[in-house]
Amino acid sequence: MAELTGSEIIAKCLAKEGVADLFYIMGGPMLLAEATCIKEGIRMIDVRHEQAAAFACQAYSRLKQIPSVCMAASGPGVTNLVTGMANALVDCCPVVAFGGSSPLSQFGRQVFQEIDQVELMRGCCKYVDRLINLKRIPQQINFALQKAMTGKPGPVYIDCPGDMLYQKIDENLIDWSYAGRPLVDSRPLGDPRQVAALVSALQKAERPLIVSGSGVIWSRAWSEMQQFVEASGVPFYTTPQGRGVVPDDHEYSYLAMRSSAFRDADLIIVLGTRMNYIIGHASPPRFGPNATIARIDIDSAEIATAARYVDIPIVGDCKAVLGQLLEGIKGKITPGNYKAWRQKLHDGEQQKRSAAGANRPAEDGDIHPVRMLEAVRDFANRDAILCVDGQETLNFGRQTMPTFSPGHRLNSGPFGTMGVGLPFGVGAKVACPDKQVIVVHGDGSMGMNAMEMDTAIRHKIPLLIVISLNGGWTGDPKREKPGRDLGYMRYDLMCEALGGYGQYVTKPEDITPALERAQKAVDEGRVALVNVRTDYRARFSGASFSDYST
Ligand SMILES: Cc1ncc(C[n+]2csc(CCOP(=O)(O)OP(=O)(O)O)c2C)c(N)n1
Ligand SMILES: [Mg+2]
Repeated sequence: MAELTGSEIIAKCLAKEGVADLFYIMGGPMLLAEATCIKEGIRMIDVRHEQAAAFACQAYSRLKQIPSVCMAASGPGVTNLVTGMANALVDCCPVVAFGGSSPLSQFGRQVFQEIDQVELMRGCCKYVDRLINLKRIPQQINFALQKAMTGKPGPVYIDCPGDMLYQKIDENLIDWSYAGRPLVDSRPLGDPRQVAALVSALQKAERPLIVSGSGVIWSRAWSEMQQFVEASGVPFYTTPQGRGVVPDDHEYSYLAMRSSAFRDADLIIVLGTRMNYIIGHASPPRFGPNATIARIDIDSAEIATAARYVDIPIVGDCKAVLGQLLEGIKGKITPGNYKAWRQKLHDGEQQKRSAAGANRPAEDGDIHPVRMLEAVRDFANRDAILCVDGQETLNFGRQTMPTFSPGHRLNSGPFGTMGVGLPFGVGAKVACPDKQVIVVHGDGSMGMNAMEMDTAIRHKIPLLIVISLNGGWTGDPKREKPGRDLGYMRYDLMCEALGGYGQYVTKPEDITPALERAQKAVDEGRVALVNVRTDYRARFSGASFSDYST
């Protein structure tokens, strides 16, 4: 009769669930679980801050459209996970975290690192659970993965008390039948009546628009979306992280006309995205008060509680519903229907692009961030994965750098979290080792998880990191913000000190050659950082997401 500890059961279950990579920081009481994961052949990537483990997971999940797993030690290890899990919750991302905790048998006695981790995580997760019976571990782990992934995805936390991890049980008493039970792959179709209502709304509409989000990525519905856009001629916009589902340079994409298109549309199809502040709640003043709202979403509660009344609610999977719509519009809608609308957007786009906009670089000192971002844009492979973080860097980046592949744009996201960029890069490169991964960071946000350069270097995760070194947090033309200045951090030297390749750039003409040298180092398997000194005065002006900004 072989006996297994709770720790060993966890590791065996994760292997049976097909978990290939795991991000963690070692520590009690998780050591045996972590050691057994290594034995089970899982690639264990030890990071430098638990927050970064959860962020790396998020990027990994977004690129592979599967749940991802991280682990943390008890107490401060778990509290360090909090921002990562909160970010995943607000971004609807299936990150599954295991946290060690003090022994069940000792709860309440003020033992080592005791804090109510389950309650702490409840507000940051879609679902939380705690191991209390070894026989049930395979079930609890499979349920965690299912919960993370089904419906609207989200993070799950599993609390692992020390005595559960080290207790033993006869392995024949464990119900292994749950372990590796396939994740439900369900594609609910939309109610045919509502699908028909949308088709007839499309027949009446003159200026329809699609606003899509990450739901299209989770549902892997990008080719159906492209087919629908092309068959119907409906222009599309995506959320910042939903970019690339249809390439940004598609002929029915009019990026520079976003605000006017939103305002003028008479039918708005909200596709796989929440009606939150990112899209102005699909409400006035950004959208017209008389527009018809159609919405396709996997989560009926999302539709029912939308910030604006939804005229045509379609509960269903994006891929499945787009398939229904493609059938539904046959013989009824062609791109000819909206020719005038697209022409208007096209003309406006041309006009905007030829006029010098508010964000054009006017350089009379340090490099303008836009010039740096344009250099990165022109240098990046078409299918590069871009991880962008910082405030000006993020805002200018949204306007400057396009994305052409689904899931290949990772930003600070709807939670607006600084510090995600570098860990996202680590997770993205682990998920897609053959892709070029470029991390574009503000200098302040870079500092938050800068030690993940060490993670990338130790684990041979070759990343290209580009910093907009504007000497502090955000642009500050009048030098009036409290705690803004950081000085000009030599992150390039830091990268070299850790074993990577660094470049420091102060002149615009040196940016591209530095990127080329850095990419060569990346091609040799190294981590490379290009630190570009940019203008502290450069401040993005454009549509803002909230009433106040940093
Ligand atoms: C974790 C976290 N802390 C603080 C903030 C507030 N904040 C928003 S933008 C920003 C500045 C970002 O500066 P930097 O990374 O240097 O990018 P830049 O705007 O200078 O390009 C800060 C501190 C935040 N969003 N997230
Ligand atoms: Mg900065």
